Amino acid sequence: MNSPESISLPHSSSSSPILSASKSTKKWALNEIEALLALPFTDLIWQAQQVHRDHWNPQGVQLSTLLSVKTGGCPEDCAYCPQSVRYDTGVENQAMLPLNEVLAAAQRAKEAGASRFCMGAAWRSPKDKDLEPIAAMIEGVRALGMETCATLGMLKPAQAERLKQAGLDFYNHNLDSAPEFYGDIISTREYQDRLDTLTAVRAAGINVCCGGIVGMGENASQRAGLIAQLANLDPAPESVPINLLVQVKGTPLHGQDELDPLDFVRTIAVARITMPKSRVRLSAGRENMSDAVQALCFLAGANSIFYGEQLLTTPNPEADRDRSLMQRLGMQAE
Ligand code: SAM
Ligand code: DTB
Ligand code: SF4
Repeated sequence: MNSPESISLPHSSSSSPILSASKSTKKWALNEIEALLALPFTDLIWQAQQVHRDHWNPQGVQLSTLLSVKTGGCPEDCAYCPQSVRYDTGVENQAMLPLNEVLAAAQRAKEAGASRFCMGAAWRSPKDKDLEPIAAMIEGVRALGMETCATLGMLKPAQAERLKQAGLDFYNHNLDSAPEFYGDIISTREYQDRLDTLTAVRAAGINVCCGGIVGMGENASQRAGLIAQLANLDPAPESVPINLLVQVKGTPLHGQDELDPLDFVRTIAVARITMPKSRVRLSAGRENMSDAVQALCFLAGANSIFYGEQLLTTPNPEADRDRSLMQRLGMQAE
């Protein structure tokens, strides 16, 4: 259950997830990605499935459980986010959770079958003093034999090094959208700030988990632009979460037109084709997604999910529903 991602990479010679980072040389042009997105659906899925089988066990799904360790009250204005202080969403602010509560949640996640535990905090960026309790959480979760992931906002190089020293395996920091659409979603930090954090994380030797959100009102070309940014990171992120917007009442994006589920599946397929060695995570948005659409996402190359009944502040499918889905599809946790 605790197999690191590199074990599932048949072509990897390394036993360390950190060293499994693949040097990608191909640069993807926007028009190439737009062309992939526009393929006839069955041709796109066929290509994605072939790439998937060349690099991964087609039955394997990596399970990550999320926990919000500091909730709400965030000064940023991300238009999708229920934790921004600027929107009245009913999320109750909660100070940092005590270590014992975090470790108890991680233990439960492990017992339910998760291999990675991801701790999220609603910060623009952590203060140095915030990192010490987080470091203790990372050490404790690692001691349980789980992979560790954190998402804490923007990091400076020394902060990334501190997290690495504590034993952090993955840092999640999303680009969220194409640069061309970004200004419609967030005004309180620049796209370049996100790229700088990713550079600091990479330089510290931490695996990069970086993806985005679709269904925010972007057009297909802007969806292609997000994938181009992710695929052209060198190396590509080890983990690529593709989130479907969870529409939360009170946020500016509530009431947005729903994305056609087939366009969501297409986005997963194009992520798989352009980032063959990355885990592609079918992330937020599964609560209201049919089993059939989720099955199409796996067919398109998704090989990871968030597992457990809660994301950060919004619901996720019950673990029983996911176990049943995996069993019906003949898929196994890895
Ligand atoms: N505050 C930190 C930051 O923004 O980097 C870490 C936590 S933040 C909640 C992590 C990511 O969750 C965001 O970058 C965004 O991609 C995703 N997210 C937040 N709200 C979401 C929503 N309503 N639907 C889908 N994804 C969401
Ligand atoms: C990611 O890409 N998606 C997760 C995780 N990284 C931190 C967060 C989804 C949050 C959905 C809204 C919420 O539950 O607050
Ligand atoms: Fe704050 Fe992160 Fe939410 Fe943006 S996504 S408002 S930075 S918690």
